[in-house]
Amino acid sequence: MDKLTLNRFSISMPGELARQLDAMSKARGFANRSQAVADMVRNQLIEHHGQMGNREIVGTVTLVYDHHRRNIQKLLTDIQHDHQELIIATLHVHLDHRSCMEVLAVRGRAGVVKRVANRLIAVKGVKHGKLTITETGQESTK
Ligand code: NI
Repeated sequence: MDKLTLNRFSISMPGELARQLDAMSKARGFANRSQAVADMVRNQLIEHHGQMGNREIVGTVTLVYDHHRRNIQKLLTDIQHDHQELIIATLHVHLDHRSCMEVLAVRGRAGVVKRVANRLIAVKGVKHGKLTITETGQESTK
């Protein structure tokens, strides 16, 4: 089947859940229930693929840290150089006198991306860190 051909099927759910689905679809600007459900399925698939260690994913790692903290920039840079095949772009923002935000665009196998993201986030002095996974677009059905 062509991946853009619509596949129609029916879903049963409690009335109250359906009512809340309609309210949320409307609030979020979806044209209908089907669009809202398809969006949820896509999000769940991205999450599911992120759990599969060998699957290629893309995403961003956001790090906020205190650049006065001894050695932190060297540590973060060393980890990034160890995995330069994974990191496709970086953005550095000086947030204020002390704080920096770094956003790394990453692409690679889910398991490796997560391991490197966790290493970066665990560096002492990183105040907040988060990996956000999105899709490569190759399997997009929208
Ligand atoms: Ni900075």
